[in-house]
Amino acid sequence: MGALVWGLIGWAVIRYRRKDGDAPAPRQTAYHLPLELLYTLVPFLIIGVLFVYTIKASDAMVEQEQDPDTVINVIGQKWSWTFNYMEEDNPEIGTVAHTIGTVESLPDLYLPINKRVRFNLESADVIHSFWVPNFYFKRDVIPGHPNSFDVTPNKLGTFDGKCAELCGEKHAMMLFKVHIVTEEEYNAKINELADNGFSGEISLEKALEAVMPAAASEEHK
Ligand SMILES: [Cu+2]
Repeated sequence: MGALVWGLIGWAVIRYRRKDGDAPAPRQTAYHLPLELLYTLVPFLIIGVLFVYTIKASDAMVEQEQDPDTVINVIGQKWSWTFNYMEEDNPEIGTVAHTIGTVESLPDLYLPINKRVRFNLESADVIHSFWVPNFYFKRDVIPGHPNSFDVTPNKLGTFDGKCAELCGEKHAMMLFKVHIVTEEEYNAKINELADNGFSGEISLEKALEAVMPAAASEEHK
């Protein structure tokens, strides 16, 4: 597009440059009604078609299942993530387990492959943004305004996750790893967490205290 526009400009500049006496006048097409209608209608048509496809695609992306297979409550806190695996109704696990990340120890997130996962996002302090680039999707994590989205991971492997909202001094440290594993590995991992003392759900307050003990107790005074 750039080459075309610059090319046409260059052509017009050279073709119609002023020569003493006999500058060729370009053909005038002002008030050419059919041409002007075309200029107006064609872009409208293009945008209209793209609009319909965009709405369809974005509706499909934010669609949420009535009954997801796995629910993970995510907390963003300065400057890491807490993952609560809400598996109390899963007969293979039967409890809630959690991981609290810190700047010193980046958290890992485990997800079972081909299962519908619901992410509930909450912030303990400022606006963060939960982003796994391989999901082609990110969503803001806003204090006082819970957000959620569903995703069905369909590829085994380990992927990067990060915060996509400049949230403060150590924003760049809000990294985590997403491990997409088989259902058996997932159940084993969550059971292991629960057995090692990481059972129960971490609340917003607890997440804050865990990462910033001094600051959190200061705020509570
Ligand atoms: Cu952040």
